[in-house]
Amino acid sequence: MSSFPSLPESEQEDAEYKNICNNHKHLLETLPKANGWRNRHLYNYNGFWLNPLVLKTNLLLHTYFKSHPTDIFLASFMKSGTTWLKALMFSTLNRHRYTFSDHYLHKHGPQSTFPLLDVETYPIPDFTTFSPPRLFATHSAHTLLPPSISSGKFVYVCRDPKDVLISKWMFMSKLRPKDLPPLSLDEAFELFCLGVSEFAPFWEHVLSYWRASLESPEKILFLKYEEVKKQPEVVVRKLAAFMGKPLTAEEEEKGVVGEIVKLCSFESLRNLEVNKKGVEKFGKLVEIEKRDFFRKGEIGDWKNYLSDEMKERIDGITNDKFRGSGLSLTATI
Ligand code: PAP
Repeated sequence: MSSFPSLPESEQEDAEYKNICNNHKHLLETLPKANGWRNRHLYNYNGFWLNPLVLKTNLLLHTYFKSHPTDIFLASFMKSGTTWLKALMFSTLNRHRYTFSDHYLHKHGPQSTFPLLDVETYPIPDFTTFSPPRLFATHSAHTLLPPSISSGKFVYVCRDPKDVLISKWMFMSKLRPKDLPPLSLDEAFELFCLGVSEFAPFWEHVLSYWRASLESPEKILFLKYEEVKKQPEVVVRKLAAFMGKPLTAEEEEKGVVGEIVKLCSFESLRNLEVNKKGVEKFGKLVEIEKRDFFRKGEIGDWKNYLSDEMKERIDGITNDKFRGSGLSLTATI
């Protein structure tokens, strides 16, 4: 049983949509199934574990999403720095539109700046009222996305899987419905290592974007949470150039980069009234407490939870999976 409510019957249905619903039903009956972290079950679809709503949305996106050449997508495995990058990208792109003392982010927070495509439902909004470049977020692997999206421009952010695991376990434990038994850290660890969690396996997810970034570096800017933490100014300059709005000498002189970094810092975002209370709506069916997106915001919090043995096991998997790819995530701390 899913923890998401089903779609209201009143929603308009067309023949294509009915087809997708039938396909979705068939997939849920036939795909490999495993224990979920938030949902009772996840389904393995083309190599990745998805909850039923995300699986359905994926089918919908393939049929209905209309991309635009100026669209910019922010992709990430859950809990890798999405919220932070939303704030950084939005404020970098819109640095001429708002003052840093009275900013859109102060009133609304970062989530709404990027609709999360993975949880949209039928009918998918056409987003045509958004002024270009439109910004969208996704947690789906690159290979799962429809070609109209995967051929677009992406910023991808990844993070040490040990910190991702702890962050995700804490987050999902809060969202887990009360009719499911709590997910212990040992269980979550085992599932994570087996590659079973929402949008996982982690390593294949990261590699899907890493490989695409090697093929088309002009299309995919590949970032690491740890690098953003250590050199946020460098990352802001990279983002500005990648999004087609490089920093000018005048802006550099005025300290605009520092203002962006300050506005988007963990402390500053977490302490905003708008991020302390209320819920954030993703699509029509998913609601999450805003404060749950700001926990510790540190590198290496895993040390407070994982044993040496657990660390060795995850690092071993990471090294094995990434061997020969040119990518390393174990040397970042
Ligand atoms: P999502 O996948 O649900 O969108 P995402 O924003 O990717 O979540 O990740 C949340 C993590 O980023 C949290 O990490 P933690 O659990 O280890 O603390 C959150 O605290 C952290 N985070 C959020 N905003 C910032 C920020 N401005 N700077 C640094 N880390 C941040």
